This record gives sequence, C-alpha cells and structure tokens, in this order.
Amino acid sequence: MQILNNAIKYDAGFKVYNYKIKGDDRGALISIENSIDIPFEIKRVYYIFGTSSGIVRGKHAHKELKQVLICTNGSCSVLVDDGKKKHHFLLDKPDIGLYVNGLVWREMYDFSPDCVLMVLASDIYCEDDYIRNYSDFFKLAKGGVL
Ligand code: T46
Repeated sequence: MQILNNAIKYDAGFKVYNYKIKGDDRGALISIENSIDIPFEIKRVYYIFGTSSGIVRGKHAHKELKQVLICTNGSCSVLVDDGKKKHHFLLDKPDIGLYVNGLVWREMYDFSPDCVLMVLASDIYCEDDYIRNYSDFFKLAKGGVL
C-alpha cells in the first residue's frame, strides 16, 4: 500500500494534492479554489458516508469525468488502476486530495465507520459517462474502441 505523505506523486491518470492547512488557535481551515487548487472547474460536490466496513464502492471508470477525492473525516483506501498498474492510496487526512482523471478504474474500500469522503467533480451526474465493465475499461485504456 502506498501511504500518502507530503510529497506530490504524479501518474498518467492521477495526482495527489497536499492542501495547505490554514488556521490559528481556533482550529484549522482548508480552502480549495476553482482552477487553482484543483485542475478543473467544479460543477458538482457529493460526499459518501455511513459505508460499512467490508463494502467496496466504485468499481468503475469514467469516460470524461475528472474528480478530486478528499476524506474530510475518518479514512478509506482507494485503488486506482490505469490499465497498466494498480496503486493503492490511504486517504486519512483532510488535507490530501486524490485527483482521478476519467479513464481510471477506481475502487474505494476499508471505510472507517466515521469516514466522510467528499468528491469534487468536473461535471454533473451522468450515467452514460460510467464504464462499469472491467474488460471494456481495459480495452479502452489500451487504446482500443468498444
Ligand atoms: C466515483 C466514486 C468515487 C447520484 O444521484 N448523483 C451523484 O452525483 C452520484 C455520484 C450518485 N448518484 C446516485 C447513483 C446511485 O443510485 O447515488 C447512488 C450511488 O452512486 P454510486 O453507486 O455511483 O456510488 P459509488 O460510491 O460507487 O461511486 C461514486 C461516484 O458515482 C463515482 O463517480 O468515481 O464515487
């Protein structure tokens, strides 16, 4: 498992952001500004919570959608697979953002009971953008067509 630290790691379909924690003796604050702290314009925000341990979510790729995943509370792990290599990330701090570009297979697992996974997305919800079959994803990731 690749545990995130302060280093930014890059790969074809994903990137890790380490957001600056601002704050003072009253507590902490993180601000994420469109096109500055995130490489797209945010059109949708959703958050995932109350996921039981043992559940695996995601299990799909996207055709176009870009997203940044931030665990604002608790922790979960994320598998990202660009068709060449699989990487596992632990999201356990609210200052870590995992950018996932469209054509990357993703699975979220090992949710802590208090996990709140916030997702900032480049577009509104569209079922047609989902690739839910792994062999379809693999074919596209290798440059093929469906
Ligand atoms: C992704 C990972 C990280 C909506 O109505 N609107 C929405 O914006 C979303 C994201 C979902 N839904 C509905 C569709 C399903 O009936 O909420 C239900 C659960 O969605 P889904 O099974 O797609 O959730 P996850 O956790 O498997 O995947 C989600 C995102 O769908 C996906 O884009 O990359 O989180």
